[in-house]
Amino acid sequence: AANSLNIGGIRISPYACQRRTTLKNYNQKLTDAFEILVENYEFNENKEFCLAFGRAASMLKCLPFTVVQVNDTEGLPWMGEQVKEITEDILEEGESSKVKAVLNDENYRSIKLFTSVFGVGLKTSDKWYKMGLRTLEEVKCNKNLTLTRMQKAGFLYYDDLISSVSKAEADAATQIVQDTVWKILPDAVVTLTGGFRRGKQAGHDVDFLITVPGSRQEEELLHTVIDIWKTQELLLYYDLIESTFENTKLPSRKVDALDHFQKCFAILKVHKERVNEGSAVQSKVFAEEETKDWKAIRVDLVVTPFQHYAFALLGWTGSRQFERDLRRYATHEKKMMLDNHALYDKTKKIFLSAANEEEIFSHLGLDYLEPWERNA
Ligand code: 8DG
Ligand code: MN
Ligand code: MN
Repeated sequence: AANSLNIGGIRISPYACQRRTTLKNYNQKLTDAFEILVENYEFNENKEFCLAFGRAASMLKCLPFTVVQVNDTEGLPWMGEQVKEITEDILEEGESSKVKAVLNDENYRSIKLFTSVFGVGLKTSDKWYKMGLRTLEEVKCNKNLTLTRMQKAGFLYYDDLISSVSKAEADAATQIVQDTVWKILPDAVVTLTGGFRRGKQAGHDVDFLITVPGSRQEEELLHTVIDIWKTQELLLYYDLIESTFENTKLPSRKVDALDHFQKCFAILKVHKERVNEGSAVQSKVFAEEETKDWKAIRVDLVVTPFQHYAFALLGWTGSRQFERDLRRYATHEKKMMLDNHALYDKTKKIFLSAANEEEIFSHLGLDYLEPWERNA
């Protein structure tokens, strides 16, 4: 791109969709620190600083070397004064007093704790904080609160859900999803998306995209899947959201807009015997009667009509920063509108169709990035 900068012979674009960002992060110390600030700015709804530190963290993740002095970031996009100050502190003192202050801040700690419960967002956390609540025990004991069905499930399965999902557990969940879906529609395509598709070894949930080549067959699928899981007692929680998508609608202008596909946010009961950790089989010698032999795992299922599959796949693979920059690039560099459903060319006034992700990159004039290169 025209506004790329040239650093040590490497051209680095201000758009994450023009940078190959693998999971190998040479600057994790810095990016972890920036991401704590991003989170805190998110809690305080400071959009501008949120973006600034988010973009800086993402930029550092793509570098093929460790930054050891502030000079190393000279000429890089998104390295503003604030970012440089904190980078300098960490490189020179080993830590940043600003980051440390956030980590010790009572508001940050409480909101971080409350939002760690499935179903609890910023608004609820803020309310609880303003009521003087500080711990999950205080929330649970408070008789004046009415929890949503989602939040009740969040507290009930808290310990399982807070521990991250391993790749082996994601594979076990994939087996369950595929078994059930293929029993109903053998032609259905079930794709693991989200962080695991980007090659991550752990995640906070497991994301799936389901489509059926041909037409219209997918509409009843999720209902049938849910019915089967209910009889198998595998569903600990679910929220089914029906599609609100219209084919004629232009792609959304909002970068973080949710999509309109039919989807199900669920908590699945995954039995440990289904999880193949690769290491020795867990000893059952000490297993007692009451030992829980399953783990609650968060699963997102999204169903798309076949002609929208590539767009949905691109949108649900992430990372969030990659998605943001992809849409920003489409809008500002190509006068196009991209979202999880479609790509619209505003100059030609037409929708550009795509059978796979490669075709979307190509429409946008971008070099193709593999899923594992989208860890921006
Ligand atoms: P993680 O689960 O390991 O924490 O990471 P992740 O897999 O990258 O994050 P995610 O929260 O599961 O989201 C996966 C991608 O899906 C992400 O790029 C954003 C995208 N996404 C949508 N719509 C929605 C939505 O309605 N909710 C969520 N949570 N993510 C969505 O396109
Ligand atoms: Mn995920
Ligand atoms: Mn998800």
